[in-house]
Amino acid sequence: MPKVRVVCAHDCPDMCSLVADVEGDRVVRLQGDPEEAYTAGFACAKVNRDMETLHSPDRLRTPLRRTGPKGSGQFAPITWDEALDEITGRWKGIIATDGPMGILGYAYSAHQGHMNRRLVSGLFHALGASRMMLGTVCDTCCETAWDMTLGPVGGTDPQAVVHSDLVIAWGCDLMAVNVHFWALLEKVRKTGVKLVVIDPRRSQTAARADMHLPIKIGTDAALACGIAHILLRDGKIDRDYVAANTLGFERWAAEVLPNFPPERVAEITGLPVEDIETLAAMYGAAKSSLIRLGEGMTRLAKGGQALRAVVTLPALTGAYGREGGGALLLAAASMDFQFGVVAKPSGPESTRTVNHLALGEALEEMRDPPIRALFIAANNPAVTNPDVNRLRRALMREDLFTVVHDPFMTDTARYADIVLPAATYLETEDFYRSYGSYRMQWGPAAVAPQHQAMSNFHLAQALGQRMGLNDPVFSMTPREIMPLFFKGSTGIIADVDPATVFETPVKVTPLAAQEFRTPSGRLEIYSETLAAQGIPPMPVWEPDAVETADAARWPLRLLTAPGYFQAHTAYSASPFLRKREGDPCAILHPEEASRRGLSEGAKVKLFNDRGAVGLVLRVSDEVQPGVVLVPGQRPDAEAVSGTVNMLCDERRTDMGEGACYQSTFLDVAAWERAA
Ligand SMILES: Nc1nc2c(c(=O)[nH]1)N[C@H]1C(S)=C(S)[C@@H](COP(=O)(O)OP(=O)(O)OC[C@H]3O[C@@H](n4cnc5c(=O)[nH]c(N)nc54)[C@H](O)[C@@H]3O)O[C@H]1N2
Ligand SMILES: Nc1nc2c(c(=O)[nH]1)N[C@H]1C(S)=C(S)[C@@H](COP(=O)(O)OP(=O)(O)OC[C@H]3O[C@@H](n4cnc5c(=O)[nH]c(N)nc54)[C@H](O)[C@@H]3O)O[C@H]1N2
Ligand code: SF4
Ligand SMILES: [Mo]
Repeated sequence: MPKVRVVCAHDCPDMCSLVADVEGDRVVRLQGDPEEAYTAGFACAKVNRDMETLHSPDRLRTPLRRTGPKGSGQFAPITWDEALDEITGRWKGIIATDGPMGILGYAYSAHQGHMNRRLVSGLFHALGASRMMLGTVCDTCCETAWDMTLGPVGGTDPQAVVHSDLVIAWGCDLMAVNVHFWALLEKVRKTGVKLVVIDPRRSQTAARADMHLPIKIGTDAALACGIAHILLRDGKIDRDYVAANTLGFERWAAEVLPNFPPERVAEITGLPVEDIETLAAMYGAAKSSLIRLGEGMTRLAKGGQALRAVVTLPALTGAYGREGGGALLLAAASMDFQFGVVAKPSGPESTRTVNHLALGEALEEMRDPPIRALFIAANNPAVTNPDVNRLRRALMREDLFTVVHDPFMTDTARYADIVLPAATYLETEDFYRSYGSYRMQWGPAAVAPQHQAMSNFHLAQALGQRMGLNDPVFSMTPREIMPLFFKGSTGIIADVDPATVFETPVKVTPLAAQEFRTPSGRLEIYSETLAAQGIPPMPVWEPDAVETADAARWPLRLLTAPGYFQAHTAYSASPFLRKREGDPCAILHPEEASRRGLSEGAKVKLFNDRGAVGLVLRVSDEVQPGVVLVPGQRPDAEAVSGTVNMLCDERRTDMGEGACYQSTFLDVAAWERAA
């Protein structure tokens, strides 16, 4: 049976190398590649089932045109030629009357490699359309906060964890989102290395840690300042490292740290003083401590401060200077690929920007010109964006021409005028670069596109050609384009030969000591850039006025985290994975449940000023009193009613204009009584 070595394209830091067993035009088995070191022969439980999604009877088979009212989900098949002619005809009309900014291309990274995800952006860049500020739904807050502190540079190599002497998973559920790092860490722990988890809930990772600190949501900056306070008090600062590599320590130590003695930090974070002291002592004693950061702690109003405070710690002990020490949020920025070749083939320097998370606002409020054409690919914003009620209302606009490209009829696609069947990563070739490790790989297609599906890459080329774009990328093959990603690259990928990448997975290694690419070339505890923006220039915890006011009105705070078997909505096509994940649920502490007379399995209503959703209740002390955990973002049809993002607003984080899902306050009641 032919075996094809492919790459998992899902939005996941691990970027596994996979082996697909192919029978005719079907993938019959998918496994982790035993010959690639990080993948180590296993894929996660989700992706082992991807052939079911690939060959699902629910795949879209042909292009579709809307036949009923907007949002009704009534469509009839049309040919590809009809669909492409209609789309480009409408776009040309809008360009003629309103100019290209009347069009918005809305395409995110999920579930494809760089060729497929970026050429769609490239199409709209070349047209001069309104441009997306990408990723605000996901990682722009933590990424901006990192950049303000260390500069645009990757963190510690996860494969260097073999040299770490203490690991802290800070707001990161490794067993859900980073299973190969977890596997490596398990081996390291056998040698005596301790794992500390800092997370408001007892995640599967926290349950297996040596120490779990169930911190209150949104108080990480206080804990980090408290640890720094103790390190300073106890003479555990590596003065030489700090003097040579950081900016602003003395001012921080004089003006901020005195305000964070352990007693106050305990009050803010809800953690016992002894645990804070123990953690600080462990951290101060370790030489090559590694902090693996998740994004969860930054999805709230002051998320940027939280991340800045935490990533300052490895500088205080000098861990950044040692192999296996430091912090890892993302690796990508250290790999200098020339993706602009496809993402920015031509077009004006700048146009108008639409924040990814605020699509509803943009569709309702933008003028001169209004957005009249919307093209969505590889995104399900009607479920995954905050304030989806507003977005869905905006998508009902009769004068908006919406195209959605997806392998499935999603909640978003239901609002489209034209729906186009998309190929998945198993049906298209692409170049992959991990964002959570220092690896890259070329992935061929395992099988041809199913039914009439078309890849993002080929669709962008077909649309580009019909729109009269002459840039070479709209007629080159992916194999011809790939070497251009390396042309003129510097740093750790400068010596990689693209010809090798066509043949085999490639690992690169960052410098053992952390680099800083800030304006000062040092880790900036004090940031002039932030000061100029009116943001506190040194890491600090301060209460947020809006959160404080909402907390006084509502008894519960929303905690959101990825599901173990559902990665956003992309896996909702697999009945097996849906069943493993269980019904869309809300998890309450036993005290909170009994106070409301609610029990395990009950249908409950989660509500606040923005709306109400119906979920199934689970009662567990994995969460603290005062919070309600809603794992994942699940389509309406799976839930009792609605989807969690109906309760979240479009507010932006302090840095990076990111989403504040966890600045959501609410209450829970019985579903029947509420209805
Ligand atoms: N409340 C709350 N909301 C959140 C989050 C949270 O923690 N809490 N997390 C946020 C985060 S981190 C993110 S990244 C976003 C993710 O949100 P989205 O980017 O919307 O991700 P998915 O829901 O997986 O939707 C991806 C869509 O792409 C389709 N698809 C898969 N492969 C292809 C392909 O090759 N081509 C095309 N055209 N389509 C394809 C899938 O079928 C699916 O419909 O959600 C955010 N929303
Ligand atoms: N299985 C699975 N894997 C995925 C995804 C998925 O949906 N499912 N999504 C992919 C995508 S798009 C992304 S962006 C990444 C997501 O990666 P992240 O969003 O970083 O997910 P986690 O690492 O689980 O981090 C969330 C953790 O932070 C905790 N947390 C929440 N608030 C706070 C806080 O205030 N302080 C602290 N200390 N912790 C807090 C949550 O309880 C949770 O355990 O993962 C990717 N991988
Ligand atoms: S762990 Fe991540 S990269 Fe690996 S197979 Fe699963 S989703 Fe894909
Ligand atoms: Mo994400």
